[in-house]
Amino acid sequence: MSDFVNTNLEKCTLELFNIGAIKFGEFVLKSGIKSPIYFDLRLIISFPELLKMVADLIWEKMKNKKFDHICGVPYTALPISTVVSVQHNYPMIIRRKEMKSYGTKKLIEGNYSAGEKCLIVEDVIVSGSSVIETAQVLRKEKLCITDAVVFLDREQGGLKNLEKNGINTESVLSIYEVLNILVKHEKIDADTFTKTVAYLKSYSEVSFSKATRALLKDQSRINMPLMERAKAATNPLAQRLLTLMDRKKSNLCVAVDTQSSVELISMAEKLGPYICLLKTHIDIIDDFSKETIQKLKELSEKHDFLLFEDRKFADIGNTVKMQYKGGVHNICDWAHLVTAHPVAGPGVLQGLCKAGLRDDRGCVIIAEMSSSGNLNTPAYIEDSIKIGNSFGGFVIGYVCQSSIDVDAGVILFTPGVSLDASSDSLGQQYVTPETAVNEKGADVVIVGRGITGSENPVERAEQYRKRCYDALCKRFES
Ligand code: 5BU
Repeated sequence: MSDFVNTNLEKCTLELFNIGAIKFGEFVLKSGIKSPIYFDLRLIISFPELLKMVADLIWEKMKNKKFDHICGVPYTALPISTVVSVQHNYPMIIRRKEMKSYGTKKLIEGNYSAGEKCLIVEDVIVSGSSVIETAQVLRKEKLCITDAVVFLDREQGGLKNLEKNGINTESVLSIYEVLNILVKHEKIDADTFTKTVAYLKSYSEVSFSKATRALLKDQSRINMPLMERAKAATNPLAQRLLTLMDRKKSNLCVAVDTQSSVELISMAEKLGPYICLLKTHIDIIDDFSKETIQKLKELSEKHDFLLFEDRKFADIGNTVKMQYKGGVHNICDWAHLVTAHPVAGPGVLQGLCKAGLRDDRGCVIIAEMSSSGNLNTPAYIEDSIKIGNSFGGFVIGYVCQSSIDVDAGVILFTPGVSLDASSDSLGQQYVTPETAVNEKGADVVIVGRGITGSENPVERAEQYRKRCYDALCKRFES
């Protein structure tokens, strides 16, 4: 901590207490929970020196971060961010709490462009609801929100809640530091201190308000841009795939279902530039050799796509482990991703995890097949997600046909997509890229014969890539 921060934290806390911005008694917070301590930083606008001190301390936390704009959460943080903006020459934007009923009807005031980074400033954080509400409005405008700085953290779960939603939040002061300073200077007695600490311990994990949770469900995975989802992802391979999709502007996975190695390699070479994933069924290859794999690996690096073996593991853990690592195909050695049916229970995942202990190996759980008459009931899908959640370090997402409820860092894959047909003669059912992405909530679209069976696979791949990615981008705007 710099000398500036060290000396001013104590001074600032005492000043806030003296002007009545830190109060002890019985209060009800915005979330409805009771509290024996309350911070009312609205008061500081009447004390310009104190306002400047708060702004300076906030600036110390912000100054090493990269951002294009500052946005204070209305209303208390508005004057604080204005002071920071003026002193350090960073443009500000304002999020309106109420939409204007006349004129532009804008929700955000100020000059900004899509893709720019905005840092959020807040005075006090409890659950983080107010920060996320502001972040979601800004995200809707395609601003990138990855950081927030708050003056006071009440240590009631807010930082963790925001982190889960892709916002890394730092605070100037913790409520415990405030209490210690006040006791040290005999502003509060030991009894008040103990009671307040006991309260904080029993309310240390306040979740987002009901209204905020409803807002997030509606917006998080579906409407969050890929890079923000990459940040929200806890799984390193999910982060890598989401980043790759953003970099290549492709959410297209091509399924190359051929029995010839030469054909497989030739498709990988031709289609590589358009795809984020190449999906294989390695056991259908007639002339399989180690060279096939070597070439696939080289092309995956050359064209920046990941290898996805659709093996559909489904046995007991011990067998799956050997099927994954070993045998002639030795899948674990080369496939970044594999599919698994969770029908046999968590053992499948345990077996895979045991063999694939690397950051660049992961699994996609098949929650719901695309074929007609499949046995995937809603209860089965729900249970699949439960198993997937408990293996979050290894499971990066799900194959499904509907927008199932998963965190923003989890990826949904949808096969059964074609522009040419509505079904095949063996049970496959098709929809268009737009239906897959917008109605079924797909992040990655899997297309096989629609591309590989066409006269000009390259032209067709670019057509699918564009339609799938455009549909995905449209979701960020809605
Ligand atoms: P198509 O040619 O686009 O029908 O190929 C679809 C691919 O996706 C094919 O490799 C299937 O094995 C794979 N697939 C599928 O079609 N449906 C599913 O539910 C799952 C995988 Br899981």
